[in-house]
Amino acid sequence: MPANLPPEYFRAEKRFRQAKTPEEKVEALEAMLSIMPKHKGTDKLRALVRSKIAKFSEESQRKLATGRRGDAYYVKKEGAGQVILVGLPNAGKSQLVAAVTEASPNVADYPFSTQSPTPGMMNFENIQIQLVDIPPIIDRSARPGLPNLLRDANMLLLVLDLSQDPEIQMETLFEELEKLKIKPVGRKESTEQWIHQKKAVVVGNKDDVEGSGENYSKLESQYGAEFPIVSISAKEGAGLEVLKREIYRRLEIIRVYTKAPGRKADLEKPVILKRGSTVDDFAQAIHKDFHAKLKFAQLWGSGKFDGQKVKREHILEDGDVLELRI
Ligand SMILES: Nc1nc2c(ncn2[C@@H]2O[C@H](COP(=O)(O)OP(=O)(O)OP(=O)(O)O)[C@@H](O)[C@H]2O)c(=O)[nH]1
Ligand SMILES: [Mg+2]
Repeated sequence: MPANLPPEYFRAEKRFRQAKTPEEKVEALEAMLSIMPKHKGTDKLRALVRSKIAKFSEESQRKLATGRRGDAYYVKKEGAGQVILVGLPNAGKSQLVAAVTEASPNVADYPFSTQSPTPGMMNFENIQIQLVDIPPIIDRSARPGLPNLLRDANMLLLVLDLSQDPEIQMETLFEELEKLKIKPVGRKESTEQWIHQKKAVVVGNKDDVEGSGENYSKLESQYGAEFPIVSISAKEGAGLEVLKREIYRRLEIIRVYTKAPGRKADLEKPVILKRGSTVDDFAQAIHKDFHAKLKFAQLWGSGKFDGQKVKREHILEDGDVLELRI
């Protein structure tokens, strides 16, 4: 019998036995494989686990071929933007989603604890942004829906564990994303030809642990010019407000408010538009009739004076209030 299997192994094995879908089985088996010490005594067991991974991966692929798979990885977009947390096992993705949203994903001290995407809504000022916790991005199992989930997202959060070497983590994330043809971009778009460029913010988590300061400096000096980096402790709640604002900024959206003639603006419910949107885009977002019949609009906010008349092509700014005239 193989010796020295740690308790985490048995927990993963239990999850494997309880798993209902082939995807969940693959995840549990992968966890078992990663936890298992490598020595002669475990050779046979490793081979057995590998063959099971192959078997259940195939089963999940077959389900995809018959058209019913991928659903677990489809997350309907809600709120002002969809942000997906990408990271290695144990980086603290689930802890972060639990800290800033109403969702309660499984947080655990063993790797591969998250098995399917879990969305949650994060409040930022008067809007809500969707965060999606996903399993660790290590390319070893059949996850047919993952590439699409990431490609359709509005933004990625690259979540790192500051108690570990940041460079290895960043490079692994880049490699894994590259396999999915995704290039995370930070402050500027890449000039290389990439099929999918995705805006990303880097999150250095666990800044409460010893040695994290040094790793943060390393991260900042190596990637700071390229990416916005925020240092947080999801566990202790440090840095979360800064992170929320950075996410909002990188989503590149603006909030514009409607105002009916003679009334006050409705500042509760902003219309969310892409940065660079015009009065025309705003009218389109409100209603197609407004869009068709619009003669001009009056603007409060970024205009030269309150109530200024503006044309369809006028570019809007965050916080503008508009009254549409037809
Ligand atoms: N000290 C410290 N520990 C943290 C912090 N955030 C998460 N952890 C711990 O790190 C471990 C992993 O956290 P998770 O949130 O489950 O990690 P994950 O990235 O979701 O892991 P997978 O789902 O396996 O990919 C847990 O034991 C957490 O309590 C933090 O800010 N500081
Ligand atoms: Mg998790």
